[in-house]
Amino acid sequence: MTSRFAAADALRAALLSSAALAGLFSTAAFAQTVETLPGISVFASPDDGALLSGSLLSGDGLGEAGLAARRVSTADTAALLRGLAGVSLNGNGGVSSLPALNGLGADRVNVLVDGAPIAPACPNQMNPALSAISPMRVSKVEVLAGITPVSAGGDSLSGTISVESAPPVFAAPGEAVHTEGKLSAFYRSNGRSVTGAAEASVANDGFSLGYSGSWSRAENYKAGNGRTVRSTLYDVQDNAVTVGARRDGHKVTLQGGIQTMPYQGFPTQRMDLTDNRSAFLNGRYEGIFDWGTLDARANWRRTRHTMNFLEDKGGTAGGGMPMDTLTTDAGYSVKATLPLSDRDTLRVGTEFRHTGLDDWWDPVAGSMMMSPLTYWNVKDGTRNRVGSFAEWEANWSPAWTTLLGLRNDVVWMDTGAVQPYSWQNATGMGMMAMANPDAADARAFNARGHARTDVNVDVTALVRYTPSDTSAIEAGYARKTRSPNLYERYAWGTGGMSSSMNGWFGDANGYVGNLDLKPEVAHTVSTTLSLYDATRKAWEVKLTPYYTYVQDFIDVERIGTLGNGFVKLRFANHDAILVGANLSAAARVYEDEEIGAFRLSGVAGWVHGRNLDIGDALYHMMPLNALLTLEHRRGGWSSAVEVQATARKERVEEARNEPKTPGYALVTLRTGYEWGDIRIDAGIENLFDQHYLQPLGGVDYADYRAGGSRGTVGALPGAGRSFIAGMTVKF
Ligand SMILES: [Cu+2]
Repeated sequence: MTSRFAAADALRAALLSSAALAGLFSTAAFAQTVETLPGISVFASPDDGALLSGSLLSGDGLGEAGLAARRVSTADTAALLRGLAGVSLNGNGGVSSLPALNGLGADRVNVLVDGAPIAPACPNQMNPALSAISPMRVSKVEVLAGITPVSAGGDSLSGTISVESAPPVFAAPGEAVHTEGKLSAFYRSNGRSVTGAAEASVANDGFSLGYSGSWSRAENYKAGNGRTVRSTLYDVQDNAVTVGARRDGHKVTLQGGIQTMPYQGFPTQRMDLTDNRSAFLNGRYEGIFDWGTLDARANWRRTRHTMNFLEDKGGTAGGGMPMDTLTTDAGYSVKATLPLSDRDTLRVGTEFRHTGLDDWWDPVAGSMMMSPLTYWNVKDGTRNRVGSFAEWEANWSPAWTTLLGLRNDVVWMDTGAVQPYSWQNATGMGMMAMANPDAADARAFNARGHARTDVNVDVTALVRYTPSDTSAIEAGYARKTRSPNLYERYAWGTGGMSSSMNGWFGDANGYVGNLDLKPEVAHTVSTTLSLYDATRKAWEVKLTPYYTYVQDFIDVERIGTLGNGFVKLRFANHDAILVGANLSAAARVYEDEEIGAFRLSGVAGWVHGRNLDIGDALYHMMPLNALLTLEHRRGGWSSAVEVQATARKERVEEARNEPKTPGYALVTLRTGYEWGDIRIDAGIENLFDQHYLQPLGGVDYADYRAGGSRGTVGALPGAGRSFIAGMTVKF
């Protein structure tokens, strides 16, 4: 690990590391950190000259250097992506943020963890894909927003986020047995958050065995005004074992792990996570043949999820409201890369994805509303998908490259008959009787057929022109399609309580599914202009404007109110547009042997979304925002000052009563020193203890409830000042 910093070209290493930190030149940083079989990874190094998906000009990502500095500040894997071009984070629990790309988040992003999607096993998406891997196990992050190659995946609208755990370590030539290990401990003062982690590997040149484990917990954090923000605590433990074998250009990796999450508070949700256990098995084969390369993966995961109320929401006195979910994900993907000629490369692949979902709410003894039966929100739900693609890349000349891809995904879903807490049309007796719309809803739902099949077609066409050694331009069109998830189609209860248990939008509104939903289809045109100096070391500017028209965008329609500003919504198809731009820039501002190198970098994003049928704004559109970083690096010592500025959020979706939020600016300081086998980090986040409201944070439901559920709910405050310290020792 340390050799990276002791490399002969120390300057280059320093620049690459700091660039990864700023999220620039990121694909180049991968070349250093990721073990790649040539052309085999979807996200291979751009240095081989091929226009692979990872080398898209609009792409962004993080290698080991960037990750090392970020892991200390968060236990939320999605938060590692903060500051990458096109990324915004929709607030959720402390380790379960939902990333969005170019304004479209949650299921609309194809999130792959070690090549596999992970379906959320919860009607509130408390356990999204990135929460299934701890930041300590992530060794590479790649973000492709907007125009993405069909080989990167389907069943999504806005792009792909791919995180990979560390590949197995093997002994170097001449080394009989290789052993290595790492211990880390991090502390963040706000919320007294701690992370402890351990890694160990033993290997020869053909076999490898590795273990990685971590544990993170936090109490509720405090906002800048000193108030404790309720339901922001969490506890998560993550363990994985990796076995690798390789011989003569063939490599097999097997990985298995168990994650337990005893609790995680959700400030914006009516419920909290009170237990979440998942177990997974992944297998991967990578091979080099005369005809090309093959990458095959298989995955299996089972997640058992339980919700109820933590102390902040009143605890489980009287039984609370138990809710349970059991999900199984299983699938495989096979990808082949065939270099047909010096000019042409063909990539073909196929994948199968299965999700099985049960979502039930046990009766609560003595409760009028929640007894005597088990409420089945989704029973025997299944969602299957077969995807296949062909992608042709042609390097016509050193200046011109084209990429053309066609993809088909067939999605078929079904679910069984459901059951309300009670089949009576009213619960209770006499004066206490309350209407129970769920009984009629369940009868109506069960009377209809639930099987749905969607045949989806995706297309990507991209051209890159590199007129000189100081500029490149990429332009393209993508048609991308996403089928509804199981809840969007099958959540059926229109009752106040039943509907308000569904929804992953952080607004505490009630959501009802729609059996008649069609898949949403996004047509995106985008271009990326990149300018840089001839050495690609002194400066770079990159601008990516985009325009997306979404046919049958899955938005909502109001079907009632829940009182105090909360509303009942049904998923509905509408047409929508999104317009936006991502800008990133970096420059070396000063450098000498004595003082080291100073580098200034910035990332800015803007997006505007509109429902064309209603004229309303789209939900969770991040206002204009920018991150400016001044970094200093000298040998193994690196430090940074960051300013994160966000404009006022004025345009909000009326249908959901989305809150407006004022603008704010946050300053972060951090420094890290790496010498030999030891790395030490320290920092201060939100230096001036600024009080601010998160534009995409959702509503502060936990505080509203604690205050007696009176008045209207406000936006969720962000975290106040936090002192950060971390230490990592390698051996
Ligand atoms: Cu949940």
